[in-house]
Amino acid sequence: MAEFEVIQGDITQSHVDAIVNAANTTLLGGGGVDGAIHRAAGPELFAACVPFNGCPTGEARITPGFQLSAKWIIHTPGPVWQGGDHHEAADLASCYRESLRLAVEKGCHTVDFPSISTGVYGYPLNAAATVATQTIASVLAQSDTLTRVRLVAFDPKTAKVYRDAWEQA
Ligand code: AR6
Repeated sequence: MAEFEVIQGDITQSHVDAIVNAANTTLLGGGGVDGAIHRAAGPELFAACVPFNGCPTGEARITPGFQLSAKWIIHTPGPVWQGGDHHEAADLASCYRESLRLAVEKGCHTVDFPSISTGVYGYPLNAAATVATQTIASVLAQSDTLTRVRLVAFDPKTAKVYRDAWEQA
């Protein structure tokens, strides 16, 4: 089975086949990791996202990586936390599943994720990590194409929570 790893760092620096962007439903950029990815990839990324006309929560769209080392960028709008009874967990699982499905469709072997929805969108970190690691584990168990999926945490606390969640996944 493909390996899963948690690292701490800046996902814009990843040398992988695809990085995932925690986008919003406009797909036209924003703050947080989305802003960092758009700045690092350059203005061609914005131009490539315009024709999508947005993307529903839990779905994903793919563009080239442009000025990034990553070959592809997969853009997925995570759920905004609204207390937990607005299908947030199903939507978050769908972000990870759909992103990996697109990655495999493009023949990607290595994929890096940020911690989707746990910044501006307010998803509680422990709960998000449980959903993310369980979903990634179930996809990896069925994939021959993927060789390594990583969660790139921006801070040590996030890294620890995802490492602990993976132990339980
Ligand atoms: N590399 C890795 N992780 C990062 C980086 C980076 N360069 N920068 C931030 N993070 P957020 P969300 C972490 O708010 O909650 C945007 O405006 C960050 O510390 O970026 O899904 C979009 O346009 C946190 O752990 O995404 C949407 O409107 C994690 O990435 C909205 O924010 C996610 O935080 C999406 O909110």
